[in-house]
Amino acid sequence: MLQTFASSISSLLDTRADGHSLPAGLYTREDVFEADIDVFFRKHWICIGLECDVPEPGDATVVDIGNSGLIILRDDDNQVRVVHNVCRHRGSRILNAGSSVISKLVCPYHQWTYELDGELAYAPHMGADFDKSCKSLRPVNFKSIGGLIYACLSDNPPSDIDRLEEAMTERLAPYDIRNTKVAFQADVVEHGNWKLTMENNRECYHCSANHPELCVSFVDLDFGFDPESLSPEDREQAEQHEALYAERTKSWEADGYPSAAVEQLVDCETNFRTQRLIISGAGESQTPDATAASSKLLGTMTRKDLGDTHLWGHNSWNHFMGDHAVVAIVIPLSADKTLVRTKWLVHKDAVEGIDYDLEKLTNVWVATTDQDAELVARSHAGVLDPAYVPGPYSPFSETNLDRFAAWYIDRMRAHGY
Ligand code: 3BY
Ligand code: FES
Ligand code: FE
Repeated sequence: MLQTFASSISSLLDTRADGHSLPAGLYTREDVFEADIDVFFRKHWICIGLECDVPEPGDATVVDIGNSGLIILRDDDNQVRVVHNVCRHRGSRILNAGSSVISKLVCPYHQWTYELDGELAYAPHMGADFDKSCKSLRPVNFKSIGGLIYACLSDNPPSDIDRLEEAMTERLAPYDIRNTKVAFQADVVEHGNWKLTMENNRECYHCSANHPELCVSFVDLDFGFDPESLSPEDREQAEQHEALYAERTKSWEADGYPSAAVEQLVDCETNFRTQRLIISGAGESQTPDATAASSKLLGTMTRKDLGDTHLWGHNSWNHFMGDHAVVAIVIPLSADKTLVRTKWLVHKDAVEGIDYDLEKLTNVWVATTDQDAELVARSHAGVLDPAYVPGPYSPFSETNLDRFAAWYIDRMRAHGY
């Protein structure tokens, strides 16, 4: 039963104070969850998977977003397609959850049978005059950006995904993500609202106390600091950090690898940020000792010292390194449950045990993802407590949370809330 609330979503949005976390109801209410699915997971572009999820013709995988069931598949002409998992007869789901290998899409209910391009091939008992041509599976609007599949369930998709496409097509080219394979996938259900999951990923304020494995290789970005408010030691460290970023960015760019930040975080429809990040220690990869986990580098990469090309969207975060990539996709399941689907990608010809060691490849992000799930659950439990009042974001380490919250409110308003 849908809960009823004394205040409207619109008046709840009004109560959000700049620089502060969101009012509790925006994280916890059922009606807000339904609105979030509609606004952020149907009317905006979302990352749903990868071309390499379906490497061969006949490979198919199901992704559920709210009530929408989507099938990512590869047809007989090697084209990736995304169609709704809804039979054109009486609407039954066609494929079960998970991945399958198929020669045709056969609805289990009355055996309507579709070709892999979605065309209806066979519909028994419908009579000689039945026109099958207008009963193809309904296609989903999608774009493959360097092998990452973005879908939009609206008939009017935001056009400013162009900037993401422009930036990432060039940045991802050397990694050739289309020709990778999923070496490992972990589905973790976080016991928290999807916005707490996203907030948690947009800051590394929590990293030193919570992510010992990640901290070996991860150098936090300083998105801006106020030198006046820092102690002389902290100021010196922050300045050194900025200088290091400036120097590496310049040298990578001089070698032809775009590295400077490109972002669309406020006053936009499509929310993203990309930057080539420094990897610390051995400097090669996000592994326990920061050396590469796979000896077969991705795509045309010949160097291991090109850092970590990161990309965030409002439902994903990604790290592309010389030897492997980590792609995380966030799918809300309910107001208090969020699926974080993480995939570790290696070169498609890399062989486990010869070219890479699976434990070394996955160690850092398996640990980090579990630690983050614990933090998000703690956060959600605290936000549910009547004692919760929105708290202040750090003006140094949490500026991107404030921008995310502002974007969230702005997009809700744009959709009539
Ligand atoms: O995935 C990221 O982008 C990192 C990891 C930890 C926090 N976040 C900034
Ligand atoms: Fe699919 Fe009848 S609902 S064949
Ligand atoms: Fe974290």
